[in-house]
Amino acid sequence: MSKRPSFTRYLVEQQRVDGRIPPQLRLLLEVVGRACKRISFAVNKGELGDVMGSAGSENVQGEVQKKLDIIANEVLIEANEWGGHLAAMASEEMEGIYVVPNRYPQGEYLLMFDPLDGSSNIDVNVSIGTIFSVLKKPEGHPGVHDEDFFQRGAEQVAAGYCIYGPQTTLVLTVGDGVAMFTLDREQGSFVLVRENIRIPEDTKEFAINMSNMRHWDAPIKRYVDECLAGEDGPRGKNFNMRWIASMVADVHRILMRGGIFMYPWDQREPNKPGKLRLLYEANPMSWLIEQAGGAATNGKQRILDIKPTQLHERVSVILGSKNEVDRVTSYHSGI
Ligand code: P6P
Repeated sequence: MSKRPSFTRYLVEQQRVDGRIPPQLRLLLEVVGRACKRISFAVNKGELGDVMGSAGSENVQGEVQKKLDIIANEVLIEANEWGGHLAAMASEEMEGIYVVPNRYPQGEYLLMFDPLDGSSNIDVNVSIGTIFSVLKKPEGHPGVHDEDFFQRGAEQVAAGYCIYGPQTTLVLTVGDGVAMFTLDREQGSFVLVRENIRIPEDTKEFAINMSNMRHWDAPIKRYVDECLAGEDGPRGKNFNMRWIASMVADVHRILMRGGIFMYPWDQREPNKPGKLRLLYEANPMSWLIEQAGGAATNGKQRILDIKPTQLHERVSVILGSKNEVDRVTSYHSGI
């Protein structure tokens, strides 16, 4: 493989190598890559493109939709509906599933996405991103139903994100490690910059929204208090804290240098297991983290083992450097 193959060439060569990427999945991933490129160009226009600010509507989550949330969602739908590789899509921005119209050939894959994660950062020029997850449509029945999406994260066949920051970088796993591709705007394509990413098992950097401290459950409070106690405390070392309020940016940092990210259950909305969505945020990010040697749990079990029961189901998320995630998880079982 040439030193820095394009995303397309990388996928073709991976397809040839071990068949892990069947032709239809390769086509799907190429289309997702092109859609992310288009979203990147829209994001990068900022004020110049009349894409900033609120769209004056709310999504199914009750969150204010930004203009770019809607643009990104439309780009992903339009790019993927006609190619013949998909049966249906699900998005954070849409209440129900989007079944590929009969006028197009029906494919064997299901695509889920958060079209623009971290969109509260758009108007202040802080990194945001697109998160995507791919499942195979269960066989044996005609049509597509919500329940077809309710597969454990361990069943994903591809997962990744595209971060729109100082660089536009697409990060992907198909189950054989994690690879990163940066958009070369002169060439107009994503180019391989890193593969076989590994996360250090230990870290001195934690990411959590500290303003919610008074609402946390005891195990999270214990873990963060011990980090804050520093070298004089039970951990015997000082910690640093980061919180970008953009999961894609926080996860990207962890893939690049280690760390632990937590968005746990808290008592502000006790009936919700957490803020982040299982199908198109936690599952793809958890698979990427595990493929890079990290761990991801909800405090009690491996996130990828959770059986979904709702399209927009939420989950508590603790992911990153394995030894830190194991420690937080052990505190939840009273160790
Ligand atoms: P908070 C963005 O809205 C998001 O879904 C994630 O990207 C991010 O990690 C989290 O919410 C930030 O939440 O409560 O700190 O604004």
